[in-house]
Amino acid sequence: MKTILCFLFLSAAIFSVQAQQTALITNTDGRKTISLDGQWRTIVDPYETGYYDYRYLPSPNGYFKDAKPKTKNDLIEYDFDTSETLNVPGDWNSQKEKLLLYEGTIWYRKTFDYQKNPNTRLFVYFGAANYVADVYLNGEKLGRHEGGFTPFNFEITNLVHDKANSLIVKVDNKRRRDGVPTLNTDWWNYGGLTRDVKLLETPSTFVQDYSIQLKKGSREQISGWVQLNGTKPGQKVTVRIPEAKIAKTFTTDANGRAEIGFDASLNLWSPDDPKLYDVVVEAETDRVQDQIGFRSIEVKGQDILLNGKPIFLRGVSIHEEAPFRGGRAYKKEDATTLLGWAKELGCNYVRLAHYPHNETMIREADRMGIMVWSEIPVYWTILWDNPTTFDNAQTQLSEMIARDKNRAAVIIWSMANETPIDDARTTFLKRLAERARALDSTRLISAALERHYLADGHTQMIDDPLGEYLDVIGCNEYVGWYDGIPEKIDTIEWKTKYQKPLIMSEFGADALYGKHGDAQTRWTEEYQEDLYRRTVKMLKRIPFLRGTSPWILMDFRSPRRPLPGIQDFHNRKGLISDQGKKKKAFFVLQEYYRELGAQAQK
Ligand code: GCB
Repeated sequence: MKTILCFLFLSAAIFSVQAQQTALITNTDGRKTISLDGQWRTIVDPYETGYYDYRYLPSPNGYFKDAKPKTKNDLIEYDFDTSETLNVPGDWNSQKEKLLLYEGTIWYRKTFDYQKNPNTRLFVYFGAANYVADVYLNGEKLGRHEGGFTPFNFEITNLVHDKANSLIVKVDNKRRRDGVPTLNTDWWNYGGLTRDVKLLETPSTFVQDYSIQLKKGSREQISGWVQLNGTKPGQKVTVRIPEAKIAKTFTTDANGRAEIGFDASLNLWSPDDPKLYDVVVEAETDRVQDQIGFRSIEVKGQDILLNGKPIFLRGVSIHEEAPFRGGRAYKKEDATTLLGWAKELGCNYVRLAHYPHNETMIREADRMGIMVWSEIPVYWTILWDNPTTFDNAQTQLSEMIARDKNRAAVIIWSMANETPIDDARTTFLKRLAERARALDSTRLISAALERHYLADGHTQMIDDPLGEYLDVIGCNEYVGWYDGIPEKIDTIEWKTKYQKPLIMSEFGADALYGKHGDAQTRWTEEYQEDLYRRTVKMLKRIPFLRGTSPWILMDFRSPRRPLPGIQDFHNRKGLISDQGKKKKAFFVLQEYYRELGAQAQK
């Protein structure tokens, strides 16, 4: 009997999944949306009592039912209506002191009314939820999403009510050995609904997604596709770029898809002139507007060419952490502050580490003329042999590319960071690179690799077999910090096995802002400054170097950094403190980038 009951409960839980995750709807800014941001009721649930029963089986009467006692003797041990609130978007750790170290489940609930319109469809869209999100509407499961930094959406057209809808999300940020990232990282595991949540209202057949970019190898031809979703897949679709006097019409096929291609004479996007065009995709039943820049990016020998001209990527690495107030960044001002500092440093490029940042960041980079390296959190010691882990990484990669493929700023998709060399890992990452190329043939593929010393003890060799599958080699090095003291930097020479451009994707040293001493004393601004001076000299000796993104623009919170009075659980390799104070090394890099900038103008 018990077994039968268990089976019934389990199948009830499984079969209550009414809707599947819908293919991603992109460009949510260009559509009719209703924001669900603001205060959500929340229940902290470390034992997942709202999900599992006392036999640890999924309970059909979990918190997702949002139940209320109907009679005075009903036993219900939770109540969203009187529970505490958290702001969405926003990680939970930085909103409440008691949640700073919390890793586990928190249930979120938002209620809303919705006036249904005939012939429209409704979707609920999440910018990101870290790490696993189980989503329910009015007690029915919509589905699950895994991966903390990419968007997802579910259709709710047939489930939504006029009044008092209960949208519930179980967000679980427990770290997992088979997760992406895995258990071990050097950044804070901020949990929660960290990005915007919104309702998207669409016509019954709508423009779900499109790719409108310069064709690989061309600066005069646009190529791409449009994807409709709905019951009327075959339509005339017009792509307009009014300023360039372009209006081209295509017909979508039985699957709602049309390949597009046409000639276009355009002002190309670049850091000096980040030109964005208004682009309209107009089907018979829907119309979406976007701002898109057009530029070419390619590699020739050991050069990176932007719009056909060699370019040096003057960059800096950035974590998605909010200046001044801390926690996950999500506001427009966070993006403009961080990217504004990068500009002040003289950057034309940023490495957005170690996961896809929020869409606002990418769109601001587009507007400000800053090229972007975007990466997935395949970091350090992923389970390379586990097919589920691979699928997860591949999904996160696909979602990143789906969201940002029309952004001119993004020039590099990076597959991984500092992963240990072995066959399983190289196969895993090679397959990811193949997938990235299949999804987007126009951008460059990279990864941040490690290097090793040759027998002479001073030649750094880059020969990681993964290099073969990349367009650009990224390399992290910490000579003078984890590897000797800064003097050692003067002795280092670089070699690579690959006839490919190199980006020094990381180097740096910790310094507490305002801590002074001599250049031999760790944690001082002077040590960091000296390391930067010596590293700049070393970089100038690398003939195949085409870019740098030192670690890192701003100090960030990390569980691996306990040193009291200095780190206090922050990685202090920032050129700027988390309170926006510039350290001495900032100005060393600024001088180098000014020099490089001036050379580039010649
Ligand atoms: C690295 C990692 C980065 C760390 C950094 C450090 O190599 O890629 O995530 O934060 O070193 O500070 O140790």
